[in-house]
Amino acid sequence: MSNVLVIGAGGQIGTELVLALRKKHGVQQVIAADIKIECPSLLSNGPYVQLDILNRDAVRNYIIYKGFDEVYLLAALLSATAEKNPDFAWKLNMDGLFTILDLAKEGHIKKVFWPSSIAVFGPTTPANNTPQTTVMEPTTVYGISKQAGERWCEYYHTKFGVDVRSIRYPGLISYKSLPGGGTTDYAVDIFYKAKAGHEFVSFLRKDTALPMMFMDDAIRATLELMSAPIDSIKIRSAYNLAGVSFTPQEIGESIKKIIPSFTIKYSPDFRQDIADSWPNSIDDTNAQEDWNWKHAYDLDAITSVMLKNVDGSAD
Ligand code: NAD
Ligand code: AKB
Repeated sequence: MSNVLVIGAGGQIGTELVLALRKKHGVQQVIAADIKIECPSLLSNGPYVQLDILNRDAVRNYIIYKGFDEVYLLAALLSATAEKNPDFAWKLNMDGLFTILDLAKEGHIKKVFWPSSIAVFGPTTPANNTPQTTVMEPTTVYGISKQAGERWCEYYHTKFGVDVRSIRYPGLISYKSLPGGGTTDYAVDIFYKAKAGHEFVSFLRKDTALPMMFMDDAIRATLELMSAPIDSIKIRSAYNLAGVSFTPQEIGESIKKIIPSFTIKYSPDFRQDIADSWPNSIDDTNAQEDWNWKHAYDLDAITSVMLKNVDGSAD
């Protein structure tokens, strides 16, 4: 039986990841941890601990005392929030990773999952079908922290044998928990507005294509990567992962197939610059070859599930 800890469990990914891990390993085996004092209601079926990843001593004492087979470190500031507070974003996104990598190096954690992002790429990266290995000159503090994190993950694996695994998630679309301050958040908000019968104001231009993925695919990818045989994991920085790629106009058209009266207008803000620096689409051949990755949800499938499940009373 695996002993699992998810740090940053109360966020968009953590909520669904904890539920999936509890289904796989058993409810009591998977401890949800977050800086939030209250356990998020969706996670109240199992163990919860309040933990600040920046409190290195508290995290070290807790993990050394319990010992974990797997730790998933999700606590971070996302792209839009990070641009408003670059110093703190760098601190949160990097210090927590070192705390966990050091614990793994010392043998207190057997396997680490730490998520990277398409934000590692920048304006000089080939934007279409972006390869796994290519020019990477991120221009956001978030992207710089993710790129540095990837380098450190690979370093801890190569030098110290740490079994750390990572994915460059695209923008994730889900309905169980709200997104936490990213540039791709519009692709979640749009469904709440559509279901409520409101016009949607997009903070990105209508022709801005970004790589996206439905949360079920992202969770499945995470579980598949973490359970893949160690010899099959050839990339220890982070794997490119592709789902779908679409613009605000295209997601609007997809919604109109179900809600013909839906309208969208465009009012780009500071997040347009971030989006313009990211790829349009991703080549994930390495993930396909190394651990048999294949996404399941296309845009219309995502639209259908989202409109069925989001709360239409939101304004
Ligand atoms: P989120 O903002 O929704 O959740 C982050 C969680 O971390 C929150 O519950 C927050 O309370 C918690 N947290 C913040 N500071 C903490 C601290 N000091 N100690 C403990 N917990 C703390 O983020 P998310 O969307 O779930 O993303 C999780 C990870 O995945 C991040 O590293 C993010 O960069 C990465 N990622 C997310 C996406 C996406 O589209 N959601 C895409 C690419 C990468
Ligand atoms: C963000 O927009 O910051 C995230 C991401 C793609 O990393 N969703």
